[in-house]
Amino acid sequence: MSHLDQAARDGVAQALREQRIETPSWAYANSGTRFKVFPQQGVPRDPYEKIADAAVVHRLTGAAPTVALHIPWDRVDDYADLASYAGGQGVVLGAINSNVFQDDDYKLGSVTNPDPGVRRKAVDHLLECVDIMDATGSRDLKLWFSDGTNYPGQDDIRDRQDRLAEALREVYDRLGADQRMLLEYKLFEPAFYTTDVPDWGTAYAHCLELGPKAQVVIDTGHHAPGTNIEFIVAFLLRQGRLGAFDFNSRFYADDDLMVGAADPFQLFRIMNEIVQADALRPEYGIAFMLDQCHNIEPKIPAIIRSVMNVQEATAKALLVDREALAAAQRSGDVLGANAALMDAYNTDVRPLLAELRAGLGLDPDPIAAYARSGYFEKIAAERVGGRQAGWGA
Ligand code: AOS
Ligand code: ZN
Ligand code: ZN
Repeated sequence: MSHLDQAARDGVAQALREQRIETPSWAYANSGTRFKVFPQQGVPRDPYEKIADAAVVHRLTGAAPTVALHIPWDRVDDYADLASYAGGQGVVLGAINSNVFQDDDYKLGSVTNPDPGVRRKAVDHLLECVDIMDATGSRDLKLWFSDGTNYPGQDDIRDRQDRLAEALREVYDRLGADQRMLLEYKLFEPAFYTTDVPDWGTAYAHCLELGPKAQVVIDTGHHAPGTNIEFIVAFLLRQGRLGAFDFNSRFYADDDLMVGAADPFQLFRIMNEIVQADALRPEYGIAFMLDQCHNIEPKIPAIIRSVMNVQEATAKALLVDREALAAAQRSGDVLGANAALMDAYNTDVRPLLAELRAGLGLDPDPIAAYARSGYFEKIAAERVGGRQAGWGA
């Protein structure tokens, strides 16, 4: 931080204090891969217990005040009651994640299925999710479609795009004034030949057609190896269409590992684009969410670690000397510009974050504080028969 004056340091600290990271309800439950979900002790038995765990993460980090729900995995009779329980725990319900990928009816797709009856069922589920948003006060409906085909000729690619557009339109028109639709893309899986929303360009084109309440979600695990994700971030920011992140890490295909675990430098480059565009502030509207599964590692500490990884990448991005960077870019100083980024990336920001936490009355080491809290021993004793999230997510 040596190159920054006191006002700049205060700005960095303030930005970090305001940073918000949303954790996913399904990451607290037993979840993993399609090959095996290894059950763990003390996992939540219902949505209320998932929220209780999310609240623990927030209490220890001070940075995770919202929790995303997944329908039907988090279906309850009274969503207003769930929202008020969350409030009592000190957290707020965040994005509603729809699920049109688990019923037998969706073998050939959901909203792009050739059968109009199946399409109706899928759209009705999405509309139900908007009803739930009304009850929970959630702003965002997150849509991910597993739709696609496995074999050339299996279905008409363009017709499937038409069906997708029609379904999205119906749901978009149902959104309230302050609600948004977040459209997520994924390169492949479970479809292996064509995927109906395979990339940011397809998601962006549909969002443009729909209107300003439709925004793209970047799930960091959903790209081909070597994809320059920060370019996608910069492009969508410029167009005002970056609605959210699903943060996680991948080594090969989408595998929902802890964000920042595989490539912390990539996470820094992504956060650098966010900071450069001044898009970190909650008022800017980007939802910074985690979309992860913790199959072999303990879940709550893994989620705390993930929140800290995002904070560390963000702190480094905030430390970039923007004036030096801009000057180097203007003068064509290639090495100087690169050095401005690398100097920030190579800074150890852990002491800064520890100090920041202490200033907020938090333990500087949230993972150690969790271990000491006795919470795990308590839930392991109390919660017998914790549930599986429903799918590998
Ligand atoms: C699927 O691969 C996606 O990443 C989605 O975000 C999915 O909706 C989420 O994992 C919860 O099901
Ligand atoms: Zn995702
Ligand atoms: Zn995914």
